Amino acid sequence: MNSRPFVTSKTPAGFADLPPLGMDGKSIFEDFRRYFSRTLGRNELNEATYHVYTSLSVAWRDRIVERWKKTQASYDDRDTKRTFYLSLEFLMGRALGNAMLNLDEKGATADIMKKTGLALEEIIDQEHDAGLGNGGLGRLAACFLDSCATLQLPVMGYGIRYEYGMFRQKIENGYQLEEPDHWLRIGNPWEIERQELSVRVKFGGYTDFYTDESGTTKARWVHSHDVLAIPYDMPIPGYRNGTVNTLRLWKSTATDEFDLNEFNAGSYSEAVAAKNAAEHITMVLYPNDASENGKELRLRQQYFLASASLQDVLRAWVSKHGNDFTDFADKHCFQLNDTHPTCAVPELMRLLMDEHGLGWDEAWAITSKTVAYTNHTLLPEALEKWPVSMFGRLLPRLLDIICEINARFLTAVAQRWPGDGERQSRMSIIEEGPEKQVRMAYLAVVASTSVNGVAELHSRLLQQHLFHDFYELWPEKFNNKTNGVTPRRWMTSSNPELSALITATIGPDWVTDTQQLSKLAPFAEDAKFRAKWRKIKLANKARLAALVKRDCGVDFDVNAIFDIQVKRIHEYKRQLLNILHVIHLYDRIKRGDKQGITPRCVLIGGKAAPGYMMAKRIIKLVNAVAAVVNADPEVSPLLKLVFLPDYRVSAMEIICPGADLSEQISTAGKEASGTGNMKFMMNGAMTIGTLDGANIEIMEEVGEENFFLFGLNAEEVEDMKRRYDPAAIIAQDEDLSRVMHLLACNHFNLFEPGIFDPIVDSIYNPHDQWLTAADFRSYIDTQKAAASAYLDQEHWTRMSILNTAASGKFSSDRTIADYNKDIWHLPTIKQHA
Ligand code: B1N
Repeated sequence: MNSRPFVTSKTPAGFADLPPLGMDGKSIFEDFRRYFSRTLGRNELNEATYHVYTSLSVAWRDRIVERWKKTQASYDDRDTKRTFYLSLEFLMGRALGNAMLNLDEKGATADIMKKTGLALEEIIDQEHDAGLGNGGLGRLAACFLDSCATLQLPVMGYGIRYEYGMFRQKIENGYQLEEPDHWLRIGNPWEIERQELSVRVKFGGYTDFYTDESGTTKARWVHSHDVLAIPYDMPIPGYRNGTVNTLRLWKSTATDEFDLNEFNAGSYSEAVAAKNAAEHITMVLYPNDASENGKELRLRQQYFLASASLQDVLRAWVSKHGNDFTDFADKHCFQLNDTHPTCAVPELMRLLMDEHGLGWDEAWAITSKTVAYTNHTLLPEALEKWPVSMFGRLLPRLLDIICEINARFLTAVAQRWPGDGERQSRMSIIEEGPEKQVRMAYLAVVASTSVNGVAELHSRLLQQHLFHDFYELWPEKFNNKTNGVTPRRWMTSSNPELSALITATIGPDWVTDTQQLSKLAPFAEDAKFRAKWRKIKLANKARLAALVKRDCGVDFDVNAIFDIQVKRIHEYKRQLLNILHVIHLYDRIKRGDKQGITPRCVLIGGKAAPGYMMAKRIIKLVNAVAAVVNADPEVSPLLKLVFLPDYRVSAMEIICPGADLSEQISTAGKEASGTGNMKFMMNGAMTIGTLDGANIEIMEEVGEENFFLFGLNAEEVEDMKRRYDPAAIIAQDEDLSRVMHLLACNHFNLFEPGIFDPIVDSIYNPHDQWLTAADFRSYIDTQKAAASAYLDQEHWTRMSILNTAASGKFSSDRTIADYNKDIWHLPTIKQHA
């Protein structure tokens, strides 16, 4: 549906150009007041704190919009190459604080808002997190957008405007309860709806092959049930540079005529049902992180995003160049955030051929030059496969195209390895078997110009295992891009005191050039500097302790070591190993073996996928152990344990600066990269971790002496699996035996006996993929080393400083610069800041 102009006259030149808005406190305050009083019609600040937030946001949004329009116009004028980052998830968190950090260079707002009697933090705290993602993958997309804008690269994000984001987690009787997250209910000042750019997306129907006037066979997708995609744009401001990029999120709705046909037929409720069915597509984020999907609605979401986004890009191209696609491939890159948006491959082929008249070869040349794929996991249960039958029913024309891509691809395989039928079936995009399936990862690899993993180890494992055949065929496609996180949100904004100290010490440029953090290293030897560093850490720990008190009702002593593990709950991440350590400490204290026990506060947080029973039981175990530990007067002065409910971006902004010890304890080879590990390191936490994902690179940067390493490495894990005998390991380890006994005898669950039996069984199971028992001894010993290191505060502070100093590599600015150098090749487009 296109816009229906009701004004026929041409816009007078310069009509939409207004004089620039003032950036001083007074102008901002005046705008704020006008929105609050007139636009929103409110009187009392304290009765409408949310509207205070909205009004301040709109005041800042106006200033962003000025720069936004200019940035977009400069991209159009220059006709530059652009990258489109396609992702089913963007875990943005809050926007207001970020907007002010990026635009309010002088910090005018904080001062002027004092007039309201409200603290700026209180106002910022009104904002609901935009939780449109599960975890690392979605947050990475958000960090990437921030870095692209800061590096002034013409990159646009395309995603889905879920009505309900990641569920809110409540804890009841120690169990996780999920509540819907209706984040848009009270409005979102950070989005601009663009009805006029809506597009139609097809589902169902079938392919009609016909012969055109020139006698060529053509295809068209007919008798489809269409839905409408409406874009909502969110601004992505760069750091103090005048650039504002776009995140465009699509909402699904019914087409008018769809409703009307039913309505005219006299069936009102069917008409409404059709509308509901269309709106279901973008209703809710699937809350599965690296675990099984396979639901039809999920495939609908994936295709909906791919189709709407590509149509949007092609419409812009055709409006300038008509159906001449000669230069298209030089001007576009589509970066796929995992396989989730891989429908973009057959959809781009379809649009180019069926809608714009290109032949197969031309369309394939464009597709295979413009698409690039990032893999984020090796876990087999997360590798997407769609039943061919479902795919064909929902997206018949796309299935035709995938089969043709596969046929041509298998011909190439047969040419390279003549007679190797086994290899052909191994590499086929269509998996044969009782239920044929489309292997989305293979489709992505075949169609992409670049395939990357997200840390060195992960990229190597991709080449050696998951994509080994493809690597042999096309070694030049494969590359690594180690993840990163934005220092703006994860340092400057969330840890202002530490950032101020760093800036006072080495100057302000580290915010956009984190390699400069290495200049801090010599200050690790400066006792005065260490004292300042420690004082800030203590204040940050007090802020975290207040959060723990509010949400868990438990007192954390800021002098204890703050030992933190926050991330999705998954067996491979081994929250269980962490709990075994806590139980071991509890057991030691109860036995009177208190020698060398450093007071410790353990915090675990994270959401379990609603259908992941083992993960939910692990949450219950944390809460059960916490109840016993915290209530025992003999234990609690030395050991506290909490499960912090509803872990999310805004909570991490408080958790991260207050951490002493960062738990990164996944079974080696399973965590593709991790990004929480980087946030903790930047904020001066020490890592206790395995040689997995980006931990390896973290340790390389900071040095083994400033990292608590334990456990089997990825090769040893594979070797151990062949001869794993957990019962023997447990029997030989007295500490582990005692821990297992406490678990098995219902010590933490006297009133709910047996509930942890599945956990006990999993540890005893020789097929336990996560090798919890295998790494126990090494983990316990390393925890002991960390605890005694903490007692030497001067030395600990030295190590803390060195961690921040060595964290420069893990800025997403570096990651994005690498993507740009090796894959995107975009120019930087400067703006007048
Ligand atoms: O992506 C992050 C990595 O740092 C993490 O190690 C990795 O586990 C994470 C299906 C996923 N991989 N796969 C997913 C998310 C949602 C979904 O529906 C899979 N998430 C990761 C960033 O690279």
